[in-house]
Amino acid sequence: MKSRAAVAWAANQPLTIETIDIAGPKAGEVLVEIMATGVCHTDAYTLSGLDSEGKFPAILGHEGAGIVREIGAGVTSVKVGDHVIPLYTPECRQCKTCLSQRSNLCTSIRATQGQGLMPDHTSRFSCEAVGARGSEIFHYMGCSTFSNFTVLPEIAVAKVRPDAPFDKICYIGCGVTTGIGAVIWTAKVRPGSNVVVFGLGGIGLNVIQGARMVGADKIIGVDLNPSKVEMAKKFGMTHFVNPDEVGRDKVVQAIQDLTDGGADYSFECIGNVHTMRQALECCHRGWGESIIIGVAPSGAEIATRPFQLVTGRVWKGSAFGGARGRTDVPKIVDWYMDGKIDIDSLITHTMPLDEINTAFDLMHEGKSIRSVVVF
Ligand code: NAD
Ligand code: DAO
Ligand code: ZN
Repeated sequence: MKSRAAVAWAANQPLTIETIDIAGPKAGEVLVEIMATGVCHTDAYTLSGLDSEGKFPAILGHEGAGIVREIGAGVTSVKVGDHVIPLYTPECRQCKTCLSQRSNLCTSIRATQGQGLMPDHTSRFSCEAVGARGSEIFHYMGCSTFSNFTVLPEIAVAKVRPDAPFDKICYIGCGVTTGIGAVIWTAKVRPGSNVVVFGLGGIGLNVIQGARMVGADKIIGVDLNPSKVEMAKKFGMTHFVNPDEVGRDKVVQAIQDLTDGGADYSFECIGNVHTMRQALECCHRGWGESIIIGVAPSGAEIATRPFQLVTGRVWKGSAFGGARGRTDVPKIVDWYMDGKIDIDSLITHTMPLDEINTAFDLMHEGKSIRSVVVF
């Protein structure tokens, strides 16, 4: 069948809108009509050419929501017409990791997903119309939500309630779950804790609303951009530290002063190794835990004095908020529909597929929190 899609032909080139060919779902796979997709920093990172797993040409996009239109042989967990959110972190419920219940990093299709291919080592996407450029197009993060139709393994879709609006819940496919999940599932923040959030972008704001949801006491935001303060307060931030005001080398001290010795939990939502160090070192001696969410540039390394860990601080990371996609994503959709979390305020721009490059421009200019493309 045919589908309209935004194709990334090469690094650092604008996406172009093409009519592509899609092979139907094979055994264990589903064809999904994507109704809406967010545009995230990770898409921009891959498009920049810096992502070591990035392959071109590819159909990017990993933050979508849509409807199952066809199922392959043997598919049992979803049916035609079900509303779903694609999962770049699948949940097979059979691999060692899934069975361990200790991590959400399902390994069942990891190798082929990282190569831009489906589990049978082939792509479902091609584009004969531009034969001179070659016909095969790679998948991306197992999702490729910048296509109106995409094919996913059954284990990589979360079935969600049918009354939830696609143009909002698509954000649960990455940013919302990453932020809120890091609080609930990775850190397991206790009520009454003091929480520090480095970076008040689309991820940090979701950490803040997660911290408010679980009953944190102080929620301290750290950002160089004071225009982020208003939205962060709306989401639950109680205190703000601007490194340019307190001095970039005094951020740790400023946080220790605000928290009677250090944070119970900190979250790095920037992707900068210097702020990762500050996030660890602002934690309370003996028990403070720092969670790295931000993705640092390829090859970057973190540093601290080991004594920081000897004296009880804990350094952890979180991918997709530690969420087990098929189990946890439907719960987050319910929280949104029940008014427990706010997504609408974070979606600052909505546009048709033809204008997808504008979403990247707005992100680079720091003018959007999240842009959503509606098909
Ligand atoms: P964003 O650009 O919207 O937000 C980053 C914020 O950090 C901005 O407000 C910016 O002003 C601020 N900032 C930048 N440098 C700073 C500094 N030195 N000190 C203080 N503030 C600074 O980004 P986002 O969409 O919120 O994503 C944040 C990070 O999370 C990215 O690295 C992204 O790749 C990563 N991410 C991780 C996961 C995961 O599963 N771990 C999932 C999605 C995104
Ligand atoms: O299982 O080894 C693995 C990789 C899992 C991928 C998790 C990605 C999380 C961070 C990337 C940003 C997502 C938008
Ligand atoms: Zn698994």
